[in-house]
Amino acid sequence: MPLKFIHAADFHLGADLRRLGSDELIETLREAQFGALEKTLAAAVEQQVSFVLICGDLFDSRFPNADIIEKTRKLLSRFSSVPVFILPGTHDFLSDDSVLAGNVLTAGIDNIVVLNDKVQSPYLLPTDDCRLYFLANRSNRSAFSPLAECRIVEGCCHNIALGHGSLSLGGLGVDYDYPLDPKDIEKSGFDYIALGHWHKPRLEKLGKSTLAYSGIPQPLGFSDPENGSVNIVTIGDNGDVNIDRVTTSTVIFKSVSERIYHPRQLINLLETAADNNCILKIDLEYSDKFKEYTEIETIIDKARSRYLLINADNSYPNKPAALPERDSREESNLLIDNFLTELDRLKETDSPQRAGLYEKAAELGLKIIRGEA
Ligand SMILES: [Mn+2]
Repeated sequence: MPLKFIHAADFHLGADLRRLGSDELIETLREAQFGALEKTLAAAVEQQVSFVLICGDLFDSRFPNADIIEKTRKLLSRFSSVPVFILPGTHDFLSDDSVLAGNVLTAGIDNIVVLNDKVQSPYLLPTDDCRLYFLANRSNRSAFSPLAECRIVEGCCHNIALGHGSLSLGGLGVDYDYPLDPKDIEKSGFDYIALGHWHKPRLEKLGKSTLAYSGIPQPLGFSDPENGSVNIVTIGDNGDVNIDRVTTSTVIFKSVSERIYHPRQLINLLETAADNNCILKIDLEYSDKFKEYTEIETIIDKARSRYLLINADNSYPNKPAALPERDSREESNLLIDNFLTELDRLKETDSPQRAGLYEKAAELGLKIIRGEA
């Protein structure tokens, strides 16, 4: 019997979105995150899939606010005909006090199974002739593969593994990021390996196994893909895997960089990309002969109503930006990214009472990096 299911991951519900600025925008993106989960569950009903896999980081923290938990519960119980399996990730990893440990999320909702200590791997789904293999992450970093302990048990038609970590392709610095060795995957014999953690979708055929990242369902920044999606996976009786990608996002993050010779170029660019659901980042360089800087601000301001947000704070300097300056700006953005990621990691492992400390550190650190302190 062929098997059809949805593979999703990395909803990051409850993520701290304050870096975006206005409360209205934060609310829009927060709604879009829940909207992506709703679209995923609605697609499950419409496509008549057997179940939905959420492969880690459903929540942005293992201690989400009560209202985030309640909203998630409401949504999951509204789609009570859809069995949902939730794997702890790196943001919402399993600890004795985490949201995925107790029954805070699942109480009274029969269709959700959290793949925590109370559930044995492999999990047998007799009516689907299928076994799910998993090992819940117990910290936000680890040098071990989440699939290291999973061995196929004979007797089922479909063997599916779930994990939250990084495919170890060499040179990517993922040594402590729950690395999955492609050589192990080749030998594993799983039909499908459903992964979370990477926000960009990816598909690999390793031996007889298909490995996939479904990607982030609602992008949260410019380093994410423009659109978010989940995978509808069909596995035939001969083991053939077919994947349909379903778009689940509403807010688009788009970055454009262009060298400007004439104001008209910018007008065209802004018209082409115009979309009320788009958060646009424009990174402009100017040709040496470009003199109409004062027009730039007016052009951007005129276009604002046609976008959710235009982020162009640094894009019209008083003099043409030379190439080396651009490089150093990219370097400092990378530094800021790494710094904030590292702080996030520390904050996740610390007690929630100390969260304010990390916010202060982030504020001060950013000032120092930007040379404002
Ligand atoms: Mn993750």
